[in-house]
Amino acid sequence: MGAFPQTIHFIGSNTPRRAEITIRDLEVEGEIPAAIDGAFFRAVPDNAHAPLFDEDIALNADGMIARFNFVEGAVDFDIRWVETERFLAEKEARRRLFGQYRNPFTDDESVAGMDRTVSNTTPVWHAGRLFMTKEDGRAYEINPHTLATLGKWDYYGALRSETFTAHPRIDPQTGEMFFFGYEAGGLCSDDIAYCIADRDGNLTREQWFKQPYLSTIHDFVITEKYAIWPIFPTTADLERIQSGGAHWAHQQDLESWIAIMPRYGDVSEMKWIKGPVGVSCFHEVNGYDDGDLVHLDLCLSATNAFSFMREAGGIDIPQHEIGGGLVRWTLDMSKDAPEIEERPLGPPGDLPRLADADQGRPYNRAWYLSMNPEGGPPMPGGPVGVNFNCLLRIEPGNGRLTALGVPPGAAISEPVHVPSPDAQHGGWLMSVVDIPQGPDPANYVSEVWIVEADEVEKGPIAKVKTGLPLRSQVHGSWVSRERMDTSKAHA
Ligand code: V55
Ligand code: FE
Repeated sequence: MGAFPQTIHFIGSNTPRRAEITIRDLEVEGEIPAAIDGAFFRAVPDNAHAPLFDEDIALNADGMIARFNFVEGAVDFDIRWVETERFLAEKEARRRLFGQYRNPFTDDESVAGMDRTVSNTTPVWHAGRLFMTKEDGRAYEINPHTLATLGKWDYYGALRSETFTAHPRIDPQTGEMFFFGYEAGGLCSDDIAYCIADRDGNLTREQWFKQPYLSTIHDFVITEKYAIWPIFPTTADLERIQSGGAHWAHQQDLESWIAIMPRYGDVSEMKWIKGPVGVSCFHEVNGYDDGDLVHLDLCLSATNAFSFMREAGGIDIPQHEIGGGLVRWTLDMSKDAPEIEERPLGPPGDLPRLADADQGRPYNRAWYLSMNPEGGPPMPGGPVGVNFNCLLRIEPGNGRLTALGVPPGAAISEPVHVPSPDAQHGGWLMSVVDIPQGPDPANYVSEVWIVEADEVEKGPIAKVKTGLPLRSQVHGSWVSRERMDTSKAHA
């Protein structure tokens, strides 16, 4: 097999590891609370083969599904490829056949028309099924016990959308999953599909609407009353893609939008609200209703956080100079033409995490990752090419902020929240921390840190040691034993 390029997409914690692994009984330092019983699933892009193009990016890497399984204080680790149609075709050929990120015109002729999705972004649990998702295609179902790929999921043939977001939202009370797909009608279609699956996992609603321009819509928000799509000006262009260019280019001079409708309503009720020019956001934290007001908390940046999306738009701003912050956008829905009122909530950062029970409800705690400038030079790797080195806990209502630091040069990935059976206790967070082992950025060891969710500043109460350098995660999810036991797939 050929060599990997030495760009930010293939060094540090993006170094291709390519190994399916099973380890029983990882080394544990400290004591894992007995109430932590379940599985921490992680979506890990990795490269089964060297790319066709040197400009290949981490978002284009093959999906792997990893699991830390917590049983009575012991932890087992497994990681497997997601066996997508694309993965299996390349496995058979023993080489890469698919070209650039979201550009089918750069593929080997032998795979023309084949599904290109790599299922590398978020593990999603709903109604007894585990899915791996990527926003450019449908979800793949995974057996949560064996990590075997079971196939593409289309709700028993009912789903029309060709795409499925990596960020569905599950209502904690109704158990419904609200989700969407953009480019729902195929490559560069301006259709968005808005869907609801009930608590039993049946598709109960699918409606399509059009977006104002062809943007990447990575995440959305539900409240008890509304479904909300913030839309930011990073756009696709079919002619550019046909000539072998980038799928996405950020447009610094274009306005953003909010699309908002009653969550059980009809898309004809959609209201469109103009937002600030040139801004970007990949992840919203949460939203909730407050009388006629709707609050929407998001990780906002002044331009796109991905260098390749900025460069394609002719924007020359280095990574460390991108301004932004955690902000609250408030809309007064009693008005005919609501406007966005913005106020700051916290420092810049991304990869927010919420307790599942707070989804779409008034809330006063969230966690996200940020960059501590005193934490030494950041470890290269992760989707944008530079890792975060600190975890923040924020109380949006009063601005109270606490932080968990990591050793100098270490990286921290998105946490999961593990609820506690004790209603007085705020639960735990778990996060993979990569700790450098010398000057070579590919040389580090990965550990799972467990912290008290409401006392992150006290540091880890336990560390689970893999002894290995694991490839960067995108998103993760916690699935309790109780839920694992309701799985429709068997061990
Ligand atoms: C993101 C991640 C993706 C992707 C598009 O975090 C956006 C944002 C891991 O894949 O394809
Ligand atoms: Fe995401």
